[in-house]
Amino acid sequence: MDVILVIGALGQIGSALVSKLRDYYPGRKVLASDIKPSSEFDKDFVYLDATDMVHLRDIIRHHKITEVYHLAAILSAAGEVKPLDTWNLNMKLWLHVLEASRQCGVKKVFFPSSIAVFGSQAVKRKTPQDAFLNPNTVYGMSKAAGEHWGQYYYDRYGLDVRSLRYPGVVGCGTLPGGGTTDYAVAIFYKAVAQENFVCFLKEDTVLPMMYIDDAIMATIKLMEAPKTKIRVRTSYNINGVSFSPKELTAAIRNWYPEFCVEYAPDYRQQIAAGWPNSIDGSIAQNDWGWEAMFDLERLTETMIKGLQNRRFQEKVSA
Ligand code: NAD
Ligand code: AKB
Repeated sequence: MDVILVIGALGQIGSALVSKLRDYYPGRKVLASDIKPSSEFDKDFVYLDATDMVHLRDIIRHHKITEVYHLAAILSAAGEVKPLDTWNLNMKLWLHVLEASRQCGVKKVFFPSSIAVFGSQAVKRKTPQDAFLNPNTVYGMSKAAGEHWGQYYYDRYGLDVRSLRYPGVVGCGTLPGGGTTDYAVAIFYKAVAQENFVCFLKEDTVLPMMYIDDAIMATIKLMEAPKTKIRVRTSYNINGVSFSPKELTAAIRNWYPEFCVEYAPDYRQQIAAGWPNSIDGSIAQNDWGWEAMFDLERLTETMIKGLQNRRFQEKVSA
């Protein structure tokens, strides 16, 4: 029976992934871990700072882990504030996960890469799988290098490393922490609270995005695919939906016609300006059947209803 370890399980993607994996595989143990204490998962949660290689290996051995999902990282915007720390941490965590997995005989490892691997030399529209990688952030550099380390461990040791280049992920569970695409989550909180929003990107900055349920399903589909179907061992492009702050605001105004957004671009605008507008996910589609389910309208409706419901529950229990 497979036993799954999720590292960085209390973050935006990790918390949704752990819940989905537990529903999806009711008979399997899904061990959540993080450096933060958990108020969310009361069972099958362990404290793990994955910079501690000895502890990481002990946990893998003790729980007989067969699959690792490694989600811990410093994201793009936070990473530019402390570039050297970001490089050191992101690389150290990933190399620990790869090496501990190899040493302990883990069967499969998941690495979350990002559209941040692309820079000025990639075609912006429908950026292809094999576009040139010249990332414009330390975060993107760590993801591009991380992809190649995954490929190396697969080629050299046969470790079954699989990876996706997530676009900006939008969901109403845990808040994102330190990304350039975070505005697309924060804007919904303000709209539902019927407050104005100040956006740190320019109104016409189109970025590739994805509703969190699509991101989680892509992860599970990739990890479930037969080994013979996985032809890309760096990281797969996956396409979701693309929009600008202005287009997202217009979609939200269908629900809150009075909603107002001011624009005050900061250093994150320059990061976003170097990223693709949209992604070509056709190789993932051909190899293991990738298909996104959420367009802008459905994403907007799901976010608004989710946050309205949460506010209602909070009022009832106050
Ligand atoms: P997040 O910042 O919300 O969560 C990261 C989690 O890792 C946090 O709970 C944090 O406490 C934990 N963590 C930090 N240092 C740790 C350590 N030393 N040991 C163990 N845990 C540690 O990130 P996220 O948005 O959930 O993203 C998950 C992964 O997906 C990241 O690698 C990120 O680069 C990638 N990704 C995310 C997005 C997105 O839009 N959210 C897009 C592309 C790629
Ligand atoms: C970020 O903005 O840093 C992330 C990402 C696209 O990798 N959301």
